[in-house]
Amino acid sequence: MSKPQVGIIMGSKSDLPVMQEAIKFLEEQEIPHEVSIVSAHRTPHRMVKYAEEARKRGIKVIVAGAGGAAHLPGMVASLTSLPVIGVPIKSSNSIDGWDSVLSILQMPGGVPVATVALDGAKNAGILAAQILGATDKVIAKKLDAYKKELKEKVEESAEQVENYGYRGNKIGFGS
Ligand code: RP5
Repeated sequence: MSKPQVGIIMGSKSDLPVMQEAIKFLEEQEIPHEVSIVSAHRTPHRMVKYAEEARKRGIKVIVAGAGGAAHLPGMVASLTSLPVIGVPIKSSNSIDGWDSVLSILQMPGGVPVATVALDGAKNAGILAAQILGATDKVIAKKLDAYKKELKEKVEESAEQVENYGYRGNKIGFGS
């Protein structure tokens, strides 16, 4: 794979099962990416180094996942002008997920973090690809194909439900 364009980081190895969805999407789309563990609270200096050096290494978007008092995405966003996508994670130290969501979502003016849904790492991967796709035609083409596939799956389901329903009755439009 060529030089990574997306940097995926998370506060702990325990976040990996959730963050795997972002990694998987980028792998499927053949978008070069790197993955690491960077903790805002346990390795603050590593976090500063990562955020400050990311652009120099060719990273164009950062996806950062964390749970509980989830300061990693916001702090990384405070240290770089690269776009940062935050993934709130319902971790073992999270009360109910809201702590992670609000820690990442409620950023002060001037320091945005594009926050996806709780455990929404797949959308973070897709959004990272879409940011790259704004200027990269090859990636844009792959994303168009992906979205077309989504549309076709819904149309297929609609057709099945309209024609057969779940009790075998015709229940759709015009029935
Ligand atoms: C956060 O604390 C991490 O991002 C993780 O979601 C959570 C729990 O970490 P571990 O105690 O499992 O390492 O900083």
